[in-house]
Amino acid sequence: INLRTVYAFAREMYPKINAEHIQYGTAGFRGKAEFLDSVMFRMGVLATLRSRYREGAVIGVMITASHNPEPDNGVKLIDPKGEMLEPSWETIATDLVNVTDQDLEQMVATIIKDNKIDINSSSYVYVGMDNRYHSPRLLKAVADGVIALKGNVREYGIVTTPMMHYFVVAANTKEAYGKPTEEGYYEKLITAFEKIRNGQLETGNYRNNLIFDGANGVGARKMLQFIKRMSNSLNVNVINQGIGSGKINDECGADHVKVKQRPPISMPDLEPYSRCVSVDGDADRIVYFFNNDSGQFRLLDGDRIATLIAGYLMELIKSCNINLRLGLVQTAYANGASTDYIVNKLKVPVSCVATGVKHLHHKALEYDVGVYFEANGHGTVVFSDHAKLIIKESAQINQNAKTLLLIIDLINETVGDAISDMLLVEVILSHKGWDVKDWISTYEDLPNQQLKIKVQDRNVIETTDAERVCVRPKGLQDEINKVVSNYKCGRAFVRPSGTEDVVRVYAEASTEDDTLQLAYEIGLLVQ
Ligand code: NG1
Ligand code: ZN
Repeated sequence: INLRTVYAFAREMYPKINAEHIQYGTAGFRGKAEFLDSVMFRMGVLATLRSRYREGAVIGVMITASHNPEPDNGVKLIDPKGEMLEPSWETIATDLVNVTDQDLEQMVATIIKDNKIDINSSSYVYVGMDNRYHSPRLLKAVADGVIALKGNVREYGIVTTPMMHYFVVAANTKEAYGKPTEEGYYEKLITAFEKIRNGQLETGNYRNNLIFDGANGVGARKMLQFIKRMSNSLNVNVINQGIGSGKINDECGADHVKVKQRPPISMPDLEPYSRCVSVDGDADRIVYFFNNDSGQFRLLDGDRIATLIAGYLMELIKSCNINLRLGLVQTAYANGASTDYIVNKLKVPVSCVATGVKHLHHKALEYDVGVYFEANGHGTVVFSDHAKLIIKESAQINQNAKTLLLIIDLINETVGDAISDMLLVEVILSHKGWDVKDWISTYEDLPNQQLKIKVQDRNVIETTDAERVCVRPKGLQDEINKVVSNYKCGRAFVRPSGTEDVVRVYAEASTEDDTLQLAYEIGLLVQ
């Protein structure tokens, strides 16, 4: 392979037009779509190198800006087991996209040499995209990056982020995980879901109907595909399907619903307590919500989903008479009431880690069964090999262990998957005969508030203890403690955002007014 081709390709077709330094962060590279062509081309190059480095294993590339507004796009690499790109390669990625076109050839040569990559060995890159109008153009740039290094590329077109993770694992796993195709994905989830439901559609207060807000994103399209393939096990009405003038994530979707604490646009008239869900633009996050009989909006966020799942799995494991360590992983943004409920009522151990799913995922792997969710609705469950073995053995004699095996099939263990999470929640609610009123009455959320504060340099703030304690600037934490001590059930923390140029303030207290006041006072300390 002649690296000159890479350089020529880059200069001719994907010149770097923006000199601003960008960094491979928790969500890969994100930014305005018009500046991303050269980034995409180089990520195609990098994915091919990574595949060769991993002895030809399939590497995934997902083009999306998730819950960001329509003009944005982004790119993330997926490692062979469906996990996020290894941190040392995040640094390589950052270096590769920031060099000039002139230095690109040299940089590629350095990566090859440093990592002892056999440039003539085989490679495979799978690439998919969300439904933003600039995604097809950017996907072509990724594919051209692969081709510049004479690698193999398979284009999946418009898919959700969790589907891409599924394809990569399915392709790289020798055992029967599922087929690495769109049909294989539907088949795996629907088969598990319908077997668990076993024809039982409505029990107790549980009703079989659901409003699904697709955020005008790819989740809407895929939900429609699910509906086509499901027997009538679930009646889903998909709104914000992404047709007409609706823009992705605009006044709709999981982020809008969670942050603004109000329903999405285009909601039909509903009976009080009708169950609704919102997913984000690439369908890896989900929240539930409803209106009560006084028309008040109520949210069931990631914390609620996590406690529901952890409680259910714990019951199921106990009923199988097997001994597995189950734990829940949260971040500092988890509502204090949810932590209290899970520790004291459900008696499930909880750990708190820094923001960003890779931290949660990593911690969850320490348990036999690790449930993790961010309050914003991104999360899943991971089962250790040991746990799977024990459950399989038990399933030979125990019906509940059989159910547990099906639950494992229903869960997308590699990454938060809105549709898979939703099907799991539906299974649990139906099993318990619960409506949303039953679900929300498990505990009372503490009022909470988030603020974004613009500062000159957000990185002057340094934190420790899963971001709950501020160590720099000196003295700030003492001031925060002083303010917080004036509030009943008060809790607050500050941290620099990893995805936006702001410092985030989080506050919770026993009343709505107190929470607003506390957040405001903490905000003043940061400014
Ligand atoms: P930052 O900007 O670092 O707070 C946000 C979310 C994370 C995660 C990432 C990645 C909050 C408070 N933060 O991170 O949970 O989803 O984006 O998209 O929701
Ligand atoms: Zn997302």
